Amino acid sequence: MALGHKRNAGFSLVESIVAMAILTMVYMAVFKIFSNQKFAVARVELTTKAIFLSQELMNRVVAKNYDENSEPPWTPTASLGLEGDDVFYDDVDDFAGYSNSSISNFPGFTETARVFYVSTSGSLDDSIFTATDFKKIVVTVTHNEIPPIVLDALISSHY
Ligand SMILES: [Ca+2]
Ligand SMILES: [Ca+2]
Repeated sequence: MALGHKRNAGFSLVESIVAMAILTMVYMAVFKIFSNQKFAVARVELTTKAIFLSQELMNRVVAKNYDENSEPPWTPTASLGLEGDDVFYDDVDDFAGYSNSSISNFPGFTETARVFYVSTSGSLDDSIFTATDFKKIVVTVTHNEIPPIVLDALISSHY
């Protein structure tokens, strides 16, 4: 059995350069995958926080009374919002126009709320001017890095 004649035991310079170039490309591809994953994880975390904030705000709003008045006539549309003598938010429409961009422990997030009357004889998405027994609450939480999270709820004056 003849021994093979090895002409070239190691890598040539050209082979080394090619190998290094390939390794560099592989390294860059792997790095890109990991950094994309890092961003994806960050976005999931931000979205989770935004969902939490939107649910938390919605819970706070729906826990309030239907209106400042305990019986009809309800607050006219033009007067929806906090009443002048309100110390706390005590009815759902006090949150009409609510906006908070400095939520403690949640930097970068903004939560807003809209509250308006809707009619069961029309679209439940459209604001109507006349006071009715139904108020729609729309809560939105935004952050620069993710799409906004929007929650809505319909509440009735009758429980
Ligand atoms: Ca009030
Ligand atoms: Ca009010």
